[in-house]
Amino acid sequence: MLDGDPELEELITCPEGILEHLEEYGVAIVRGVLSRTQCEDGLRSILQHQSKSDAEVNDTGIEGSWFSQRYPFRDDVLLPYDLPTVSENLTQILGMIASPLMELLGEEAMCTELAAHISQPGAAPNSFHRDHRWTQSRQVVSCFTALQDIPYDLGPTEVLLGTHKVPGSVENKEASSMKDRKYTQLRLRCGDVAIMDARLIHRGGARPEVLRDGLPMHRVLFYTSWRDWCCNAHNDDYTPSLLPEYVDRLPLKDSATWCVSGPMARRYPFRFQLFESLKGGASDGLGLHPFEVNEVQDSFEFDDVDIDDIPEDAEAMEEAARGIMAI
Ligand SMILES: O=C(O)CCC(=O)C(=O)O
Ligand SMILES: [Fe+2]
Repeated sequence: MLDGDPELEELITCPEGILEHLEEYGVAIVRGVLSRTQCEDGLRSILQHQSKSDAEVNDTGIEGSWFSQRYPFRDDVLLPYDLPTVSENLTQILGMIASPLMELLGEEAMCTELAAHISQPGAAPNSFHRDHRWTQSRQVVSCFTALQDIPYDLGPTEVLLGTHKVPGSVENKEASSMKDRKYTQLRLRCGDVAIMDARLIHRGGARPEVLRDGLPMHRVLFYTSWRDWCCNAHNDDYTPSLLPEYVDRLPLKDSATWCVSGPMARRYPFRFQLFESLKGGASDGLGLHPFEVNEVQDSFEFDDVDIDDIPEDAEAMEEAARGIMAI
């Protein structure tokens, strides 16, 4: 399937090459991360969960605890870490790519998505999009795992290589001209993982209405996303697919713990903690972080800050925060 397609072969790398591939193309493919059996078990479990979720939505009318998005023939289903196969498969995947992810996003990287993209025959393509507003530096990386072979007509994800480096919104002139470029279909094989910078312009591919013989009805991509935990997580257009009870509670470096025992205590980005400690530990008294309840303190909003200008090291950060608070 991949053989003979030079463009796709260019994207294939070992875990050590992920960083370089992400810088150049915005996406990398690591082959054979999960075994066929792990994929088959994973597929079965996720599809069962999708039907159960569907029944729950029909019964209760509440969609948010089960799906993050639903379009005709296209579901984004939220996954519990303890659904059979989820944490086992995640552990296997992270065993191979946790170090490159930390290289890409820092040691404090946090899981922001744990879900599956499922498409069925007749699904229209998504419009080309980035998963969040363009930023100068890399903030979010998604890891899509193919639980089956994904040939050209099973709706592979389609990407515009290199567009993570092109500033602006997809509608802007420069970025939108990229849409005329030839897209690349991520025709993965069962068990492959595609690691993608979330700024890369991409879309879920169309599914023909008529299913070719031998193709499965559902195309299932099991995916997780990870976010640099120093960056600003508020008021951008990022709407991650994660069960609400997991938010800020699945740190990458502690995955071996939460994959077994469940989410950790909630953590805030270091600079929020720093801000709070410099403010003398001001709290709303409800156990909620001030930014969470959307209070603007001292007329200052973190979103006013260009996060790329914030220095990385703690001492400089402290100074920067002091400077900000003096405004
Ligand atoms: O289904 C896919 O291949 C990708 C979907 C996607 O990019 C999205 O929902 O943001
Ligand atoms: Fe997307």
